[in-house]
Amino acid sequence: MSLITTFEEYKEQYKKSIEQPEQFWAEQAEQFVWKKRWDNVLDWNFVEPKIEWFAGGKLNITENCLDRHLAERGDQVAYYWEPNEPGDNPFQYTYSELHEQVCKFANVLKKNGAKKGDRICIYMPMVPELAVALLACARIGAIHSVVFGGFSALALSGRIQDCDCNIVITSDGAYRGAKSIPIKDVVDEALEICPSVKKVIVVERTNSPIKMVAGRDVLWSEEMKEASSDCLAEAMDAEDILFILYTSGSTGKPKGVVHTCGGYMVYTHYTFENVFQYKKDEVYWCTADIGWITGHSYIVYAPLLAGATSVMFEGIPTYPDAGRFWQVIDKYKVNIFYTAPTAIRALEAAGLDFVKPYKLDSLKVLGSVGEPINEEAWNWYNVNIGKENCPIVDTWWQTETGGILISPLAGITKTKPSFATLPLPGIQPVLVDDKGNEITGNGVEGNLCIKFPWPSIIRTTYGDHERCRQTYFATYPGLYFTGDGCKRDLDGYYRITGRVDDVMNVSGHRIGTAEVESAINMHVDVVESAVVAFPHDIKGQGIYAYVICTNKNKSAEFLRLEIMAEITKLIGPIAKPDKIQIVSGLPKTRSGKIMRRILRKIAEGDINNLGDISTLLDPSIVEEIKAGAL
Ligand code: 7RM
Repeated sequence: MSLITTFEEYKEQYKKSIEQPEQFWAEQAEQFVWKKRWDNVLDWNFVEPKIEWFAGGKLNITENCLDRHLAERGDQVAYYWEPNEPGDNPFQYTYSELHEQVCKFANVLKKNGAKKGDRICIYMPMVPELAVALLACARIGAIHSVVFGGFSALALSGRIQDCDCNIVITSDGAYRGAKSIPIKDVVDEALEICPSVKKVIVVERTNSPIKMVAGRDVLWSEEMKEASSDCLAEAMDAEDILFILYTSGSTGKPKGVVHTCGGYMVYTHYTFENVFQYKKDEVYWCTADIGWITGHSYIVYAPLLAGATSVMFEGIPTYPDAGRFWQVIDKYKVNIFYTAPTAIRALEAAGLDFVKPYKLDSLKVLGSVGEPINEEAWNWYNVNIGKENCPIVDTWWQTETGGILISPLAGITKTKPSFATLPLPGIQPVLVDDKGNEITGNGVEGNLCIKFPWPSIIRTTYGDHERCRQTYFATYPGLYFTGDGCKRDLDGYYRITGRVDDVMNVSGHRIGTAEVESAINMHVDVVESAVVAFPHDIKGQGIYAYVICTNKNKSAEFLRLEIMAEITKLIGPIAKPDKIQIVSGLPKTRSGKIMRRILRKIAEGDINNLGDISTLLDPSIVEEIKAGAL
């Protein structure tokens, strides 16, 4: 079936996708290269859950990302790579060059012992080799587990251990803005407690001195020298695992979200072309890091499946100044620009002087992802970047959904600031109350669930299927629960209001309150802690920690620094609280539950509206906390 070009066509495709989902998605799947056609389009239940798309089909996603395009667009640029430092040499890969690099590196992986089904950890900055690494894993049927370069050694080791990786692909160092980060040192430290890892492959980016462990560590450049550029693409079952990506939830350690080959390919491609209305020869830029799902789906897989030309950017939005994004857009004549509200707000705060020097006249479509975009940021983006001439697609989705579920189609769906608008074809959203009753009609609000599978829905959480069932399919039986709250307005448009569970969204990074609490609790002087989010002008949400401490000899300031260091060590700097309040107790009910509602109110500064506190074991603690609020 072809690209949607009018709102009428959207409605037709939507209707078909609901009435005949199997036929609808089979038609989408047909345009790809399959080594063997599927036996069955869909087999599912949300009880176990068990979800299989295109079962029996055999394919390799990299043949569809690369080989399939060679005849027609071998010389077309797949990636323009823009370095951290504006003056440094940019770099590019055409589709043929990328194909060659992927084949060569796939052979390097094999030479270093990688086999189909192995888990390979990738811990790297945004260098071109990062995309090559993911694709090379997929080429040989190894499962990649990318860990964002901002996570600490301990966080990295936890993820390596959870899925038993045998290889780590990394770099010597990383450039991020004015900073140079010793990536390889972090890997060395992590691997002290990861005996499963036998090989480390190191890309040289900063040429900083590193320690090479004999027999374990090899250099990317050395290995590539002799590698052959012939590499047959492994035949993968549609339901074989393509990758694992760890994400935070409301309880416990991060979960390894599993995506499989066939459905993920079909769905990410379909959504990329339709949401962004990508047309041949356009230049597309998604500013995410490949360490997050947005980068997996909409920097690596979907744009390549569509044969698109993308920009890949190593740096950050504010280096060397807050005009960097706009300069890069002009430089590459970017047509489609996809970024996060937190970046938009930070650049808005920097002032229009950083926007004025740039033309931005190549832009056709703007995108937003990762957190709710407030009306003010939406308007600023629309007026100053889009010049009121570019549709904004506010794309709502999650690591677990693999691709975009609710979003306007650029130029087709009428937009409304801060609304993700309408479900894409194949997506059946429902709002439910806390008891799980469906809330029908418009002008309503509830917990957002999806009642029918789409091809890139999460299949399991790696190594712990029960956790997947519990987290997503047990709260409201028969439904996939997103963890988000949502309004449906009188036009039937969806507006995501934010998480309804204990997951925070700080600068678009998903962080569990429980994760931060357990890191704080590791500090020797800490008895107990409670972490909540509060509204933050730039980050969307900030982190507020209430901490009970035993040691009365340490100053609050000193304790705060130590707690920050503990969190940086256990998780990474992204999880550092904005505020740490030392308290002598926490507001608990008689049954011992912390009343987070009260702590959230205090963190928001709304101290006179705490509601009913009569069920507290010791209501006086609330007065103390209010008096000391930061
Ligand atoms: C893609 C991604 C998922 C959570 C999700 C929401 C929030 C993401 C939007 C949004 C409002 C949006 N994956 N979220 N996109 N909220 N509008 N357009 O971010 O797994 O890292 O986070 O992010 O709360 O549940 S994620």
